[in-house]
Amino acid sequence: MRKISVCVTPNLLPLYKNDNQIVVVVDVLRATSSITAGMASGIAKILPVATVEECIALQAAGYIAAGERDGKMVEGFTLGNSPFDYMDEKLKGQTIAMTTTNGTLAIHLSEGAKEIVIGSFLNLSSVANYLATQDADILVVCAGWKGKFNLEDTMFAGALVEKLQGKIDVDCDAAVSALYVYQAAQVDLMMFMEKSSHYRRLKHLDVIDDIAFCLSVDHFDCVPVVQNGKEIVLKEL
Ligand code: 3SL
Repeated sequence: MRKISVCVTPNLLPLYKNDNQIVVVVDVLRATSSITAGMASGIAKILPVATVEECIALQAAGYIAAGERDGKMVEGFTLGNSPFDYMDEKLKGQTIAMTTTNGTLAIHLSEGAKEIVIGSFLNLSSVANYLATQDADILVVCAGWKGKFNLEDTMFAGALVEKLQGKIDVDCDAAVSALYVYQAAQVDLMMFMEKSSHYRRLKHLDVIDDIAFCLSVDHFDCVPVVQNGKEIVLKEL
């Protein structure tokens, strides 16, 4: 039977990496939520890069630059990392270069997987339904915070495990733990989120609306994937 595992921080990735599994990268606050919102709203492609320098080089080559450091838009970029920035009519059909502290780094570190899927609460069921039809093992890679565990990505990992259990073997203690975290959180995701360190960080930036939106389960029906190891596009289903 296929297996689902959870890597709670990219720093543990070397223990889980293999090129036969589908990786689901999640950064609920806020990178993969923003990517999902943007792709569902008509952005053609997102080029996720690990560093600000790479993003600046792409900006110089003509791409729209997006992303954050310390939660704030990088100086000189066009977009920050609020999902609402990415749901702009003017971005329809455009290609965006994006860098964030943890999310795009986790995508980059997942290179070499059979496929990389972008997950968030916004597209939870779409991702689960897609994974259910595939034949590879699954690894959920939580972007975490600068190499550390975080609550929100683990909550998402648990929600995905719950959707897939019965169809896929839960053969990993981190996946079992994530499921318990989600079951404790699901009655009121926002109340649970308020206990997280990233909630406290973002609260000072006055982006509580972003957090509430990022917790909207199944707001979109789409599966963004990394194509050719470098660009995020919508999977044709
Ligand atoms: O770390 C990341 O990738 C970001 O999503 C962090 S923030 O929510 O924009 O601060």
